[in-house]
Amino acid sequence: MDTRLSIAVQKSGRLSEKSLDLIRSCGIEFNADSRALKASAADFPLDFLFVRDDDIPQYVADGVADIGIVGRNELDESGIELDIVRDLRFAACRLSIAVPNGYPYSGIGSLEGKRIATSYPRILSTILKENGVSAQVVVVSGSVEITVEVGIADAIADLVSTGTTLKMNGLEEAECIYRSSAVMIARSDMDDGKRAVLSRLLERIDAVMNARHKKYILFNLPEEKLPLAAAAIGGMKSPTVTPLMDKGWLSVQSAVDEDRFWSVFEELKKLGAEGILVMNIEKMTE
Ligand code: PRT
Ligand code: ZN
Repeated sequence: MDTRLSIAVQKSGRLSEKSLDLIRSCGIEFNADSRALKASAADFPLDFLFVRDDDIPQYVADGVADIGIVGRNELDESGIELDIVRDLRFAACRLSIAVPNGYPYSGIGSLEGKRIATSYPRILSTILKENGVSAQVVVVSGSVEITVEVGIADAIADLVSTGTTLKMNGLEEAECIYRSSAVMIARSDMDDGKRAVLSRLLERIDAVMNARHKKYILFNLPEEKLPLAAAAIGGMKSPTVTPLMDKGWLSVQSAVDEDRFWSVFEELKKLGAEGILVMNIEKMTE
């Protein structure tokens, strides 16, 4: 039988949809019935295990699954040593110290001797220790934002993405102490067969992730403007250039980083580019 790889993915929560979308974008098809705990891909040797995110590091460490997708925060909080094979960049968030509005916060030292509520005692304690701060860590498993109001903590350390939850609870984000995003973790003792499947999967993931942050741009340009246009585009290798029937004009095409897209677009217009066409890239290898 061919070697198959098993992946642990969050069953339902902030990571689930994006984890499954990423794998589907790799051309891997499977049935993810919301009640099922397992699934298998038909066209790629990959089996799925749908579980709670807290359990993913342990499952991978125990070999119940070979790889997993989990928040870096959950991995670090578990204290389990596993290889991070990719930072998948979605579900980005930060662990921040938050204090009641008006609290005189002037750096982590202001927490000396205070009570700090968190669901991430291991990460918080490490950071307090690194900064030589001794404080009482109050461990709660949820609703951390309420702990100050009910009087069991002076400050909190909780995950933040937009900051809305803190504001709604009369708290102020004082300082980010740790950053997280979804990562792919792997057992370090996989056999060669499984390693080969993982390499194939990672190659596809890289192609999808590269493409996500780029646009493909195609336009006509007066020939003499080519050096300036190439400089504006930057990145990758030189753009692809084709002469047009119209003498003195070229058709130019290239990938452009998404975050630079609008400035490149404006620059090209200034250079006299016409018929600018912009496309999403589905997959791309560097
Ligand atoms: O049921 P299961 O145990 O599988 O899921 P869970 O409830 O433990 O986790 P889930 O689905 O809530 O989050 C999974 C992972 O998403 C986390 O481990 C983080 O890596 C990541 N992530 C990204 C977040 C957030 N953003 C986030 N904003 N996890 C939690 N939050 C919470 C935060 O705790 C706070 O209550 O959202 C609130 C703050 O959000 P804002 O937008 O108001 O700042
Ligand atoms: Zn969880």
